[in-house]
Amino acid sequence: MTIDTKPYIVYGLALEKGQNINVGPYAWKTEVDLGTLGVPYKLEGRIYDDIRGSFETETGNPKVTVPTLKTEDGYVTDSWAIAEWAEAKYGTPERSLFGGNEEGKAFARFLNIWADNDLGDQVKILFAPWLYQAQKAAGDDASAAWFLKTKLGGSQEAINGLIKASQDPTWVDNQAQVVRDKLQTIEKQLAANKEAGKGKFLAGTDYPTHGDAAVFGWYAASAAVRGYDLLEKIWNHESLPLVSAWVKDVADVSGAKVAYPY
Ligand SMILES: N[C@@H](CCC(=O)N[C@@H](CS)C(=O)NCC(=O)O)C(=O)O
Repeated sequence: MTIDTKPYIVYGLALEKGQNINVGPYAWKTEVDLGTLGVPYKLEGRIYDDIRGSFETETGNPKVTVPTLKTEDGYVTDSWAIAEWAEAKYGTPERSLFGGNEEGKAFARFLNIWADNDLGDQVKILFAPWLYQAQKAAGDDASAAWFLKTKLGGSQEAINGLIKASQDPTWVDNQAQVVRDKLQTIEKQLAANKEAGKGKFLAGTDYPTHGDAAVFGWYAASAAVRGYDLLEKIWNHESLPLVSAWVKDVADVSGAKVAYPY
């Protein structure tokens, strides 16, 4: 089921200028949402330094972030706002990003908050030292500095500490265990749905809703990380069998292709 429209442009986070990839969690949420609704899209990457420069001018929004979606109604910024826009335009009772009702929307909102705070805050500890160093390695000190400012309060000491810690495999394993403990919540939700004979996605539907997209974003961002394998250590770990099957199901049904050309 693909909607017959010109592909929309989704702007995501790139590591280098001109690279049409997304390494951050948030634009993946949008990719899953659009894919689930059968809305065609094309990804365009923007580096941090351009988001706070030419992209502000391009969108006319001094507070623009990615994801941003270019639509016939103008630019829509923020993964939640994009989900609401896509649901209003393309959602149906059979495929609704919010499960077709207010209760479903409340569940998606809760999962979105849980994913970005409870889960994401712990994933970020493993993600941040990699991203910062990748931006530096690309010669993009300005993006690295802006990332540090927005996500780690600008503390050079904090990022230096994380970089040093992340070189110790025991520290990485311990932090991966913290993330896996968080994901037991998702494992239990999937087990409860299975037990009740419901669909294989988090809201018990047979297609991903925005709650699935919100958690999946952190899986996809984990897959971008190099230096240690967070898919093996977290998402495909033997202690999370239902989670590892679920990430594959989200990718299959939404068509999200989590692969990074580096
Ligand atoms: N709540 C936002 C978060 C988006 C976000 O933080 N995006 C980052 C990249 S991963 C960004 O554009 N940062 C640029 C900035 O804050 O200046 C969403 O869900 O879309």
